[in-house]
Amino acid sequence: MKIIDLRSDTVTHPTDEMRQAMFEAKVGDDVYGEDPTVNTLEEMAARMMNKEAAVFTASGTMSNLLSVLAQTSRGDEIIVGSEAHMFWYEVGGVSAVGGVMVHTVPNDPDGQMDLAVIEAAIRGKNIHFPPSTLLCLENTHNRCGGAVLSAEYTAAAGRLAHAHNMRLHVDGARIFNAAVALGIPASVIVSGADSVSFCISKGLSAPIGSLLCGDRPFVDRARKWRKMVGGGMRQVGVIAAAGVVALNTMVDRLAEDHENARRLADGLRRISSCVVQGKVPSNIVMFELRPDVPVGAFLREAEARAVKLSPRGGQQFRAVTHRMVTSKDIDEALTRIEESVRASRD
Ligand code: TLP
Repeated sequence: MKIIDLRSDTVTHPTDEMRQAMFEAKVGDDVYGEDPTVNTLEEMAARMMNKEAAVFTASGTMSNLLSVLAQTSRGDEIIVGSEAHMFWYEVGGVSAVGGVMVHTVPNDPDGQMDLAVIEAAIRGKNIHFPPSTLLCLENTHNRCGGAVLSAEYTAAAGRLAHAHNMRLHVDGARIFNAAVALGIPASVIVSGADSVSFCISKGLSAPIGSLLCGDRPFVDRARKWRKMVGGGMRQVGVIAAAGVVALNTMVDRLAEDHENARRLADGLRRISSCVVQGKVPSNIVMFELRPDVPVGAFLREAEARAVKLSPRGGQQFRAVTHRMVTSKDIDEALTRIEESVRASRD
């Protein structure tokens, strides 16, 4: 029985073309800036985001951390969505390592934060207050069901941040999903942002890595911080090579993942005990099982039928579509999920 792994798009394996490129990669010592493949990947990333420069990092978590380290000082405050990955899933690194406070502003179900509420959260001049120096958005928004932020909203958030002497960071782990969903280049979406990080290890299917992009002084500072946290890698062109292939070949096909997510959501809606949250604009489907379905038993039944889902607490689950799940697999997963719901009640 084929395992249908819908836990995350991070489970994607590198393609044969990526493995070949990794095998053939020209390498050098990247800490000296001498790895030609890393340099190519960083230049591509900067170009695709229309920023001056980029730095290759080990993960999205590292990119977000470096972005905060390079744009704040200890004792500052950053404004982050209440549902942001940076707030929930990055081990509190910005506070533990960066010494900054996190001020959360509620995320609406569409992934946005109300700009007026952000403005009210920005600290004024007062001897008691920490300075607010960085605003962070997330696009697509993971916990908000893959919600897509528009270029207009991002630009308005950038104007607001700049009017208050703050900078704007976009956690764009899945920014290319947003670009495909909106039908515009990623660079247009983030044109109002000072920094953007994106992952090559998710839907783009590269095995490892993330790129942090912005103006050159910012990227130089981030590179220095990367060294401090032990992220100065050496002949890392063997990994970057897969990233180059990912950016060249994997972006447009994300549309297929979005289609499959909608197919999954439509099928789940037909299962009487399932409630799908939101509109499913990209590759993330959030759904809830009605209270009469015992969650533990359901997960065991699904596991026994080789369907993997992410439990999100309570009756909630996340399913993420990606390159290694076809539309046929989606139909098969729906059959197995329906059976699991039934069996978990028996
Ligand atoms: N998200 C992972 C898990 O950590 C939850 C996933 O399976 O979705 N920003 C966003 C919006 C993310 O979704 C993630 C990963 C990251 C940053 C961190 O990237 P990595 O895992 O490379 O550190």
